[in-house]
Amino acid sequence: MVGYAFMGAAHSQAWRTVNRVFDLPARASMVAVCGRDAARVAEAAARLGWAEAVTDWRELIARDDIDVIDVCTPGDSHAEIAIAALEAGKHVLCEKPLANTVDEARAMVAAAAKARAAGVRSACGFNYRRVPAVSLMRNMVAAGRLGAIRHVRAVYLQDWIVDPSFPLVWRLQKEKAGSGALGDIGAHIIDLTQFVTGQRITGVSGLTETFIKERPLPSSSTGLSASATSGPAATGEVTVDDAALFIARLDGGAVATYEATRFATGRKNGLRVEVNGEHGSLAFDLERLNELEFFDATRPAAEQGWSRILVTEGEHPYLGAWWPPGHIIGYEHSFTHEMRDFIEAVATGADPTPSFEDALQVQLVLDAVARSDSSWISVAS
Ligand code: SOE
Repeated sequence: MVGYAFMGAAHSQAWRTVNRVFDLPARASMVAVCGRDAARVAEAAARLGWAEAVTDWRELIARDDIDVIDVCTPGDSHAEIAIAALEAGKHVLCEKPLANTVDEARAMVAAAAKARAAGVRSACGFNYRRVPAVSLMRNMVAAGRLGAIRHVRAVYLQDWIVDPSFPLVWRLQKEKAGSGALGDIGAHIIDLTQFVTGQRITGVSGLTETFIKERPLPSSSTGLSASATSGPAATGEVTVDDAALFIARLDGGAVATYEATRFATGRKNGLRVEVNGEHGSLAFDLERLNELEFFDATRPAAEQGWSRILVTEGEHPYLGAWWPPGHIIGYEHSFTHEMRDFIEAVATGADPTPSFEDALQVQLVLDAVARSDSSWISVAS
């Protein structure tokens, strides 16, 4: 695994747990974790359960006792690491979004296609697909329970940078993160809505906004050019979006609205998706991730109403391996399910999902929103 921050910790939990919960044809061994700071990555190895700590990822792809490279770094290194790993014959799991640009994503897809011909597998870490309620939502739409889909409505609301004194961390620097809320959390709702509906976004119109344009440099700030700093309290320019709003058309005829923001004060990790069809609707809320709301318009009118499906039955996706009905699961289980499916695919010679090609589609949507020159009609006061 390369990188050991939030996603590194979430992935480590999944690698530690997956073979102890699911009966799989192969076992994950946590051989080494890589990070630039030797002392800190050694501490992370001990804390997260990795046998070794290294400071050069190239060392990992040169080793023949390592089969998989798990990329958990900021987006500016995804392409370099993933492509080198694939060319070295390592299977690759790469965190979302796939890359910082469409060009990088296309190069990764080309490397993945070439590696696939040699039996080397790859996938992108859109973990929310693996929340059982989301998989159930997809299964119900695919089974036609809603009929033709008319509306898709998705928001992903956070508020961790509302305070102007929050420092200019890497997620707020375009050269490291590629974009702001759009690529970080907007990518999730783009992938999730395409996964749930089975439809692809064919066009968008949108806007982005950066509310706070200057922020204090992080105390240990490195890599920011001198020009980025100014004044007594060294500050730097925020070069990414704080919020992205866009509308879209999907290839199955649905119309969609998307909101991805880090300024929804009070919302901590507020991902919510609603799908409206001719025969009913489904709604998922990450803050109630064991539940799926269902409105069945085929019931007798007098009996119609929103029902709350508790997604903890043995026949629900993934749940059979966990606890008896009603004993709910959490955010981290989505990563364990992601590793379950990845291991099973690699071990059986199948392609894990979502593929780099699926992730490129998300990257194309991100790029389209960022370039969107939404035909803005000003309203005269
Ligand atoms: C920060 O916005 C973040 O950690 C995202 O990067 C993750 O993908 C999301 O699942 C939680 O929030």
